[in-house]
Amino acid sequence: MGHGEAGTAGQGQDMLQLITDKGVRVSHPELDPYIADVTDEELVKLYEDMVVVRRIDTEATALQRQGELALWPPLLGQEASQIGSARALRPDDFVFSSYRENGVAYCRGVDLTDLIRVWRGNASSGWDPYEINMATPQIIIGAQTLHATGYALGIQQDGADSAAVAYFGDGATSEGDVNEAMVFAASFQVPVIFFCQNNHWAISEPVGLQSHIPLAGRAAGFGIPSMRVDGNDVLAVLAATRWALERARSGGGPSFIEAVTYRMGPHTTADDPTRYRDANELEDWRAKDPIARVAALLEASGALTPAMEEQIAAAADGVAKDLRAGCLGLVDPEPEAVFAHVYATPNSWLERQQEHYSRYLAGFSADTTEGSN
Ligand SMILES: Cc1ncc(C[n+]2csc(CCOP(=O)(O)OP(=O)(O)O)c2C)c(N)n1
Ligand SMILES: [Mg+2]
Repeated sequence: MGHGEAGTAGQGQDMLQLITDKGVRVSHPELDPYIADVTDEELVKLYEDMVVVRRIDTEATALQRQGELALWPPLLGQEASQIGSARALRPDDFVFSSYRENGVAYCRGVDLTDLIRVWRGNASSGWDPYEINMATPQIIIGAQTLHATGYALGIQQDGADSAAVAYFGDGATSEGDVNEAMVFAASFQVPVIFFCQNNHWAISEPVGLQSHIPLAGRAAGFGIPSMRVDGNDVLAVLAATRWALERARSGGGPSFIEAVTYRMGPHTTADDPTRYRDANELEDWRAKDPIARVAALLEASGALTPAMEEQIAAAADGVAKDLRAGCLGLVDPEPEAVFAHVYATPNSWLERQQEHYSRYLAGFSADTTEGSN
């Protein structure tokens, strides 16, 4: 028995939309002003970003299946939520994300090899957060909302007009950390955006079990204004994020965005979603694909031609090739490197472990097998 019904219970309420599932541009009085300046050329760029990010995701999934990565958390289906929000940001805004925001990391300018090294088990961290103003992914569900809120307090105290953005999932909204962050953010009116990608599942737990009301409705309890947008609509997401950024930059305090989307793949490559969800649900969401609808819209106006689509697909293949080359080119770290950077100062307890481990490793060298009989 699937959880499909429970997964959508209480979640059917209206969400703001600018591009329908079929790729028709519709007006919305609240959102339209925020994207009035977006030209066809810029929409093509957003389309290209989504195509590239999906290609990165496909390549990384393949690398895991081929034994080159230990694990990968796919974002398939969530491209519009990630690109629409990340492309609204300025370089001096700061992102705090979970493991799934690889599309956001791409927009922030992450080096592709840095994106992959943790998932290959090659390093314990991917990149220098201050180089791209994005913290490395948080695995503890929801903890990054606290980090973002603290960072936003710093922005406020500096008198700056940048913003902090916390990305998290539907399941995370049930965590104490997220609720505590929202209390704190509302109390001090700090410039933070709570960006929730409601992808309908927290591993095998459907969103209907997390909440019997739309997740955006939770923000009202904290006194935080919210928007519930179609997360598969890149324009609606861009508009909502610009709304929240305007509030943050002008001293308006925190905002909450629920981007309603769908995780089309497994939770991670270690998960088999066919064990807990209906195939029909996936089919329903396939018809709401975030990339296909923008392509349909742009094709209808002639802003996107088959030749351009081919060119974009080829560019995406090039990015995937670079990702693969970077992954396979990573040099395995020395086993004892695991002890480096654990403490800033010498620690005798750790040193004893390292000595023990060194003796253990030495046991594999050829010398020790001599004279064994
Ligand atoms: C504090 C904590 N509890 C449990 C887990 C195990 N865990 C990893 S992912 C996940 C589900 C998260 O779902 P959601 O917030 O909807 O994000 P999604 O994976 O769908 O992007 C859980 C429970 C964890 N990493 N941290
Ligand atoms: Mg989820």
